[in-house]
Amino acid sequence: MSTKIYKNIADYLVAAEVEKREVLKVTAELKPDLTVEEAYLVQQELVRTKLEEGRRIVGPKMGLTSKAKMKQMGVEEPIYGYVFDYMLIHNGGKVPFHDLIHPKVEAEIVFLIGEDIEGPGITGAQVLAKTQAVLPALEIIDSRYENFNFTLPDVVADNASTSRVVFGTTLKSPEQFELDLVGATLSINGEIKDLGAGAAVLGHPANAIAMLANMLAKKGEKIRKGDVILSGALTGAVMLNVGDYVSGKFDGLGEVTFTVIE
Ligand code: 0L1
Ligand code: MG
Repeated sequence: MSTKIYKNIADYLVAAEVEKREVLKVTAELKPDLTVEEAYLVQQELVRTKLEEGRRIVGPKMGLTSKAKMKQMGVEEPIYGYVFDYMLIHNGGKVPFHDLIHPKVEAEIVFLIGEDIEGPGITGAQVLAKTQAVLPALEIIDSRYENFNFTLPDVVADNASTSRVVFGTTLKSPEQFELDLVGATLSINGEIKDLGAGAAVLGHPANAIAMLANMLAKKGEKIRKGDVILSGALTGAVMLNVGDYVSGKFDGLGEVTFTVIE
């Protein structure tokens, strides 16, 4: 398949994001036999398009890191995508619903990387040794596909549903924590909608970052000093509505909040 076809699929997904409308999954219409490997080539085209538009990468992110989500998708391996600068909302800020399609929110632990991490063979312990700080975050995912209906290659091509991120403001050394034991609650309008612990992320969130380094190594890439990386959800993803006040409280790491406005 030529690069032109990957680019066409990437354009289809970028247009859906920019025009804030749902589209049929790629495997339903454009390319029913899209493989995961090809989907990463589509994602690469999507990333290239955004970089050409002047967007900046904040860092890669891991998705589908919980056993529950992997089982739901029938997959053995998590996926990755990229967070861009235009996706950032400040802690306590406002998220305009009209900018999005059908957003959901999930609570995650973020790694600020202090030294390059190059796979293969990276372990969670090696990741922790090269992590400058950890912080809490709320990730807003917003699949561009109708009713979040997609296969694994579809969601990889769609940049792992990445849409917005609210980072916490307090940075902590990873040595201060057993990150697998860190608990988090996700509340909307004062009601706890879901909760979880770091162990939900591949046993320990650092394992997700190690897996990312090993996946990137397959295409000759590495995690870079300064990358700010979402390691995957501690909680399920909860649907958002206009007027929602969303709060993620992380044991020892602090609170992250935002409000959904029209
Ligand atoms: O960050 C994530 O885990 C998103 C993965 C994509 C799956 C979804 O959109 O539900
Ligand atoms: Mg996520």
